[in-house]
Amino acid sequence: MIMTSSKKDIERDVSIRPKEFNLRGRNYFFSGHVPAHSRQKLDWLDARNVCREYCMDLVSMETQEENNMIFRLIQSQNVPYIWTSGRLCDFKGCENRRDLEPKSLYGWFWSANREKMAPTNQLPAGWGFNPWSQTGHKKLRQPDNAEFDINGTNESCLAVLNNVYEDGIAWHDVACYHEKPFVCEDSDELLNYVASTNRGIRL
Ligand SMILES: [Ca+2]
Repeated sequence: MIMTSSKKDIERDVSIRPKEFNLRGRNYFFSGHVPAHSRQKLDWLDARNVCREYCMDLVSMETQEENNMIFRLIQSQNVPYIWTSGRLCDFKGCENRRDLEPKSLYGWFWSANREKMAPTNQLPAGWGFNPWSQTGHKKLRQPDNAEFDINGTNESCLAVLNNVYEDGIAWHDVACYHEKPFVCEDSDELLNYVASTNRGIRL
């Protein structure tokens, strides 16, 4: 789409991307607060693609500060759950990566920037708590890949759930086909690409 649009189209599309709130220079929006998406619940990949049309991506919470911001949004707006860009590296290209084993501990990354997450059973560096829930469908700490036991589908995507298991707001591995609202965050990669190919563009 970007390749065939005129510069004016790109300028309009990208500069009017929803900017609901921001942190350290990056813009974010919650789909439920944007008229064009307010009723949308999408599977993980479709949600990601909506974000990318705005030169954004699903949100990645690399820091506790950023995570707190997302948790506050979920709490204050009573959001039941959202998709993030978190993904388990269990697809083609992830085989033969001994550094990712066992996957449930070492296999998670932020797909927006391909940054690896801390091992799921450890405090992420600089954090005061582990954001993964201590419980879930099987009453086990997350990630638990619980749906695999039910219908053979892996729980390969990271959702933040709001007290679904009486566990407060916490991270859960969830099967990617489930349809949820989502939070988008500016993508440095996509914005830099647009900037580098459209001199003088205002983003
Ligand atoms: Ca789970």
